[in-house]
Amino acid sequence: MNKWVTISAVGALAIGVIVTGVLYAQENSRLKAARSEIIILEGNTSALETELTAAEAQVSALEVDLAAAKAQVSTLAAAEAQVSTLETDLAVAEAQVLTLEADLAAAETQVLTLEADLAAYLEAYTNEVTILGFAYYPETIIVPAGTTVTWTNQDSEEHTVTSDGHSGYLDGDLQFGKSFSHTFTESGIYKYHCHNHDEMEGTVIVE
Ligand SMILES: [Cu+2]
Repeated sequence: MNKWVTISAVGALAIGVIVTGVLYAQENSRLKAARSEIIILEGNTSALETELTAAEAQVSALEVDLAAAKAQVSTLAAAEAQVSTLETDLAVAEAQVLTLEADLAAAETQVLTLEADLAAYLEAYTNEVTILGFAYYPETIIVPAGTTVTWTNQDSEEHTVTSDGHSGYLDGDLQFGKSFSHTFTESGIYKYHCHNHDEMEGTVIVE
């Protein structure tokens, strides 16, 4: 009896030890595998943290670039507004230049007309008439009453100073180099011509 009990107990104990050993070995193997996984996962985590840091740095750099680009856009918009304003100013100035050029041209034309009038007026204010090239110079003269007017023939041709209509007040036959004078005492317009050449005409205005 005791012998069988002892054998049974030892057997059971041996089985227990074997089972326990097997279980321990299995558990130990699982722990080793889990530790390996943890080490791998820790390595992955570290790599991901490094990538995350790099990505955050990139985001930060891109935000700086974006701010700079926005500032550039703002500056560009201001510059475009200035360009628009300057273009408007330029158009106004160009229109002013055109107006001023037209005004200047008109004024220059007026000056030329006035200069011509003045020259004709000054030329007319003389008491000396030259006969040259089948014409009286000046063709029209203006003198105050009481002025003696003298005609001098510079043509080789013979000319006359003959009054139109009012007979008698002018009558001079002039050969080359000769002069004829007449004193106008009363105001009026005195027209005359050359008796030899119908196209030669002159006027004395007595004021
Ligand atoms: Cu004549």
